[in-house]
Amino acid sequence: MTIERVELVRLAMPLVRPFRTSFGVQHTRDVLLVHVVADGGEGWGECAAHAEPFYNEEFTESTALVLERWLVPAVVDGDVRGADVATRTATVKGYRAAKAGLEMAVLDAELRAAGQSLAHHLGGTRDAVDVGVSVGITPTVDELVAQVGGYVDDGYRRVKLKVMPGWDLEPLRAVRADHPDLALQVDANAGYTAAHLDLVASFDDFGLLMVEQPFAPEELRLHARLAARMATPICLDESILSTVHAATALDLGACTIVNIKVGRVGGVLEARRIHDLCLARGVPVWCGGMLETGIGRAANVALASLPGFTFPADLSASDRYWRRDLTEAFVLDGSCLRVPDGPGLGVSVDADALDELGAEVRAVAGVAR
Ligand code: OSB
Ligand code: MG
Repeated sequence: MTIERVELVRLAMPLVRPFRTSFGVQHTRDVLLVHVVADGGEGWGECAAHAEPFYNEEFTESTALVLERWLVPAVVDGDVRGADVATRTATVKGYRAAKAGLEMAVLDAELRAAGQSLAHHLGGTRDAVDVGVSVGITPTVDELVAQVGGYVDDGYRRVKLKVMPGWDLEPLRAVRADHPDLALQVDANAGYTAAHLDLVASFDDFGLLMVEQPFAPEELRLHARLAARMATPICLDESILSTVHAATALDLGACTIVNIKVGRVGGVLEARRIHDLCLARGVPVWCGGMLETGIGRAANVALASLPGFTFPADLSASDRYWRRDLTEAFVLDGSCLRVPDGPGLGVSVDADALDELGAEVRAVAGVAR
């Protein structure tokens, strides 16, 4: 494919409710999309970076800048396919959300032209994926219990609670009291330290599916110490940036479950390689989310249709995040989302929604500047 034009599209999307984690609160999602025009067709991608560098080092403005300065220029000459994006951009260190968004857009264009769905291209084996909901920290425990009840009524059968020091045992006790049999897990986004080992180990009392990323990303040995004394499985998110990170963490006993996120590992193709490694080692994986719009969600759902994704994904229906999504809405069917089967991402981007939300479009390649 020859890429004729690349645009970065940025917009602020209000969340239906604020999302608070151990690293901060978001009221609005600072969305960055990549739009490519290639061989007369088009493709869309979404960069999972957030407005602030609090989940990891990337933030929307740095992601956009790196795309414009280095990543887009690396893919606009000659013949390029989705599978070439990672190798062409390898000299840039990190910026995995930026690379993931660009690869997604090029793959979308390529697969739309070929009439093949992303799920099929990746080797997906399901036409619907089981999903859960990630519930942020609320001002009061009563509000949390009410939110969880609402999501369970909606049909979600797995709930993840965000926890942090000072917001753990009490909310867990309250939610467990209300839902003794609910599939429940927690995510600390690296909010605890070695001083909290006993506290985190006591989460065993709540019959959780897993504890996600209690400690800092580089604390693999500390995670291994925790894993050795807990019955509940440890899952890593922020620590796993690549296939090599996954293999190292598993070798060290730092986790027994891996959360795979497209934007954290540099794209759907690296995400598939992590899936393949884990499947070969008998390690269960599940697909994480980063509050994506329908564009990034479509890629995530396609990825989650691969056979090794055995725990419910952190991919909820559009209405859990947005009043109006940028694509046709993802809706809950029981506790599942349907995997798009149209060409490419299998969703269409709603130009009116982009307009209504005041999207800013910046052409970064294919224009005289
Ligand atoms: O750690 O999984 C996380 C959202 C933003 C950043 C990090 C995380 C999350 C979520 C929400 O938990 C998952 C989703 O519904 O998109
Ligand atoms: Mg997480």
